[in-house]
Amino acid sequence: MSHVIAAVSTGNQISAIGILRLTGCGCAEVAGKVFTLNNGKPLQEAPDRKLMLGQLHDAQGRVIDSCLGVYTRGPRSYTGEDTVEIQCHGSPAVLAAGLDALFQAGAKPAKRGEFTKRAFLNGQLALTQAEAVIDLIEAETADAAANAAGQVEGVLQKKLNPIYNDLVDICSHFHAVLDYPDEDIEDFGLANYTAPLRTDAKALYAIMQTYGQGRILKQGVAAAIVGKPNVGKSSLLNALAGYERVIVTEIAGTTRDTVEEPVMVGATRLRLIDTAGIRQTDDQIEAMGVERSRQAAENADLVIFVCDGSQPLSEEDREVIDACLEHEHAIALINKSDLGQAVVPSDLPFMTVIPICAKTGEGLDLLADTVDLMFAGEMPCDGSVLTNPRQYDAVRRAYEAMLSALQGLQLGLTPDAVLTDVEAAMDAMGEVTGATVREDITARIFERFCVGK
Ligand SMILES: Nc1nc2c(ncn2[C@@H]2O[C@H](COP(=O)(O)OP(=O)(O)O)[C@@H](O)[C@H]2O)c(=O)[nH]1
Ligand SMILES: [Mg+2]
Repeated sequence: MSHVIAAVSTGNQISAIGILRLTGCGCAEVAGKVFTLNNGKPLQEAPDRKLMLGQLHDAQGRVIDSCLGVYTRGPRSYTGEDTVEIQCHGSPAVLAAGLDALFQAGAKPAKRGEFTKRAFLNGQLALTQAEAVIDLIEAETADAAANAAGQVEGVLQKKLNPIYNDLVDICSHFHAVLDYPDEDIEDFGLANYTAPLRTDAKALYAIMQTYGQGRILKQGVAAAIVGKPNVGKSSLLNALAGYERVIVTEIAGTTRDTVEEPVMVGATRLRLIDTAGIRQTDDQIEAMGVERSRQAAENADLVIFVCDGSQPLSEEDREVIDACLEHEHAIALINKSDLGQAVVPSDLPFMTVIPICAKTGEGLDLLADTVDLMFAGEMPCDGSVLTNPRQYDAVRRAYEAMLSALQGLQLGLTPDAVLTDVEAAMDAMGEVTGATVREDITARIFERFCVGK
């Protein structure tokens, strides 16, 4: 039996309505001490899931607000436990007074994410679904929200469940064979392990493949602006951001750290990363910046190479170009088009080369079109895309363990050797869904939520 917790579930801002929420065994009795129904009946006798008019008052009986309250009996509630929600007028003062009255009536303050944590612990939500709740709340685009909503509904979970169940089946069979070698256990040949493992590994691989898209969906396209110092990288970031985000000077090496700025370029959300110029340097601080920019380019979804079109390409430019060419998505920009043309597009070995002027904004619309062609649209946003790094990491470990198990089967290793891998895969899958996840990890997940969710 879990104790009654209460919180304000709406933001701390003036709004039309604000909601006080309680959950736990006996929450209607607790709420009923300070919220009395206009029909004179006790709150715990209110019909299930029906909005009832009543008055919220403090311990001294002073009226705080006229409100609507709804009593939802578990397990058919968000948390799986009895739940009461009281809709007040959305004044932070009213809500604070109401919450205080509920505490005096016996409710305990809810911790961050405690409502959703209870939903998870009570089996209302798998961990993937609970994690999607916070993604839904924090979604910055309609697509990201749509995918998170699908995940809350369990679209991803439905793909993961059969894989987990297969692994449990295989493990239990292995155990039966190993623990009771003399018993007449139905013959379970090699193919009976190999076939489902292969199918499941394939399905898992397909899910892993969606993570690249998923990361972009959630965080935007990580776009590193690279080039030697003074070509106009920071000016480009400022032009795209629409304000002076980064200091621009004519002194080479001004940007010494990496700067990140979310911007919409066309219909695509970019996380623009301005790097210190890539070049050989003796200056220690700048050298750190240079290393950081190499890494930023390596980890980016898109590399935007910038050169100064008013000067011929130098050896430094060519070194940066070499680093960019290995990248799947790279765009070259010839900047300072207002100063004359010492560089033409055919000088640069990129699929896309666009002359721009960061100073006037000329050419940036063409850049936006190109970025849209590369990244916008085409992404399923139905909840089937893996967006969570924790889940991705566990899925990857499960996949690797399954491959290892398959290899073991092929090499004819002993069942217990193969079993170790299958169990590792099962544990990793259990971490994704929450079936076998460690308490400290769940605690960390729910700490990311706000109080009242
Ligand atoms: N004429 C002209 N100057 C530019 C343009 N873009 C940047 N600059 C100048 O080039 C210098 C270096 O710019 P900055 O953005 O700091 O380059 P970064 O070192 O690559 O970040 C500054 O003096 C800018 O004003 C441009 O399109 N045209
Ligand atoms: Mg700069």
